[in-house]
Amino acid sequence: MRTVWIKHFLPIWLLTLVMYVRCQQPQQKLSYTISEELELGAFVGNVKSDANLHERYTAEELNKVKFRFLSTPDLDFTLAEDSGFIWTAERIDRDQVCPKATQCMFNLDIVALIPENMRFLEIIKISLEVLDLNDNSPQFPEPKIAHRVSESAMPGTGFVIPTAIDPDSEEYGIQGWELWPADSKFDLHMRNKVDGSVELRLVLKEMLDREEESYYDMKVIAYDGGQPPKTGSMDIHVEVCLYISLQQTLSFHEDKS
Ligand SMILES: [Ca+2]
Ligand SMILES: [Ca+2]
Ligand SMILES: [Ca+2]
Repeated sequence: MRTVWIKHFLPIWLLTLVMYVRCQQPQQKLSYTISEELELGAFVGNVKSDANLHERYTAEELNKVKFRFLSTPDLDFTLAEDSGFIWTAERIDRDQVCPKATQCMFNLDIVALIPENMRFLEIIKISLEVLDLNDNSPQFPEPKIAHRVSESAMPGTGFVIPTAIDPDSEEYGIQGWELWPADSKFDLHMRNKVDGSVELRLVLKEMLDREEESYYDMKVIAYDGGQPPKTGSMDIHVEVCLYISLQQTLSFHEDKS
């Protein structure tokens, strides 16, 4: 009979009382901040002491008080029902749960109650911020690309090259790009697109001469906002193609005839 009562009527009773308490009782608000990537079981806070329950309840009441989540949190936490301690129950990857967000916020609602006499004390609302770490380096989709450029190509012509991504927040995301060596016959041009992404182009600074240099090996480097910055790079191999002018083509055909 007791099991049936708990199964069928306790949730309704809890809900009714919680709604009543929400209307009648002041709600305590706490703010916690944790870093991402903490080990499982990392301490988050102690709602019993942080909410200053001792200022509103007797020692006897506090000995009997229990803490429960009002609803399942979006992230996995362990709440000790007697002590009010909260620990992480999963490794939180901010870059995955709040991709590119300026702030990574979660709400936890905890109810303090005394089950023995079915008495609700109050609801403790927690605002939890997960801080970012610079735990990702910029990464290009491929380690190396190859391209062919005609020696007839005019300065200013270029081609789009793949860009790197860094899943950290803006602060620790990609801050700049470099072409190495800087004194090559190419320049790196960057353009911000309307969707917020970046387009990179390798642009010719001067005309190429295949007899002088038949290929160029370069590297494009992306660096992020860490101190020191993390970097990622991609090799670029440019082969200079032979330029055959129309006149050369005609004379070639004349020679053959
Ligand atoms: Ca992460
Ligand atoms: Ca980063
Ligand atoms: Ca991160």
